[in-house]
Amino acid sequence: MSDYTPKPEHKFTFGLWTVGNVGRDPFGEAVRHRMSPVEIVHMLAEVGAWGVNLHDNDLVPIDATPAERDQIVREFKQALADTGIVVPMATTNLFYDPIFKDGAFTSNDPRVRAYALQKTMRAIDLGVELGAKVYVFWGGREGTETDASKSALESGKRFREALNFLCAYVKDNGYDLKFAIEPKPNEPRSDIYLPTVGSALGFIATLDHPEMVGLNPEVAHEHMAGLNFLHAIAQAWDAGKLFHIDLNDQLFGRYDQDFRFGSVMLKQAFFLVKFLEDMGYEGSRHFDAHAYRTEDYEGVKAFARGCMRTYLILKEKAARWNADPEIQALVQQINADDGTYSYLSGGYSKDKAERLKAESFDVPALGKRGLPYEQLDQLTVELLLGVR
Ligand code: GCO
Ligand code: MN
Ligand code: MN
Repeated sequence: MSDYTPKPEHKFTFGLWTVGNVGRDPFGEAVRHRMSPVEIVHMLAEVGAWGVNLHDNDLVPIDATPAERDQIVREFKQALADTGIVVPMATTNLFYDPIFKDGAFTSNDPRVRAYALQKTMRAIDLGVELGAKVYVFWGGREGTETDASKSALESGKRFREALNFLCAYVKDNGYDLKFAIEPKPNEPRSDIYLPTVGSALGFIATLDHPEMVGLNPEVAHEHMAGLNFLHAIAQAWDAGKLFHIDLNDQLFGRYDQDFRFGSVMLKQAFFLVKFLEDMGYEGSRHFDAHAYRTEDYEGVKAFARGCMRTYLILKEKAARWNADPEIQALVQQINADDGTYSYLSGGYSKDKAERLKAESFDVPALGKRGLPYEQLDQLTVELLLGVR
């Protein structure tokens, strides 16, 4: 039995807004008292997290004076120094205040767009001051209820212009900071622009500084769209764009659940952890989730510990899967290659094309071949269920 104690090298992080979630929902008031950022940092240290992430207004109220801001930041830095907790990622709250009711960078109102840029530059300064290396853009209000209200084409251009401006701001200031776009299909808007990992990848390629911008994909967001998160992650990884990740859990076809990592779709969580570990992903493992509304703060700690513990258990299961002789024999059988067609790799040539055109294939035999995926999947399930 392994030790599932979280350690700094696991890079487990939580947002101030995640363990600090007070349990308010559209049908009911807060069920937990509001903890201060300093208290949250101490709680994260107690449960064994490595880092804390934040929106500007999780720490500094939107109406704070410059003097109040400095005092709050000073106290927060002291809590970080006292606990050893770091701030790897920061972001802007561009969704809570009524000014953002119709979006921030994509608002039809140029004053709102300008304010959103100003707020983001200030929040970038704050994030950099706290040591953040990744800056997330979640466009929660960047969308519509009715397409009569905004031009989808114009909104894309406005979003691009904002990101280009902010990339240049980061470069101009010599900040060591990368941007990560976090796609989501809906909630709080009926439809949010850049709804999926794939759409964000396409958008990044159109920016002035695509090398500075990657992704912060979230399990729940792709699941809300009924998509396979692992496939999205693999595509982001292949593009060199997996800058950050939001781990949580979510059933398809439900409201935005933000459940404890691995709590409902365990097999998906397993293949996700296996991918991240097999690839050597080095970014934060950020849990963007919150405890059930039924919990008090002991329950919140159980929730946070559970996210990290499940990740580590799945990491161990992934190593076991990679070392399991029966599983690996099937993997080898599935991927068998006697080298006959290795001449096709490495790109096109006229000779290769001629040679391939002249080949003959036993199509019925290839079509009849059974693939042992039932066996392989059952072995995977048994491994996850703890009987191998
Ligand atoms: C959500 C999002 C947010 C963002 C956060 C950081 O569904 O509400 O996941 O939690 O991740 O704003 O950008
Ligand atoms: Mn989310
Ligand atoms: Mn998120």
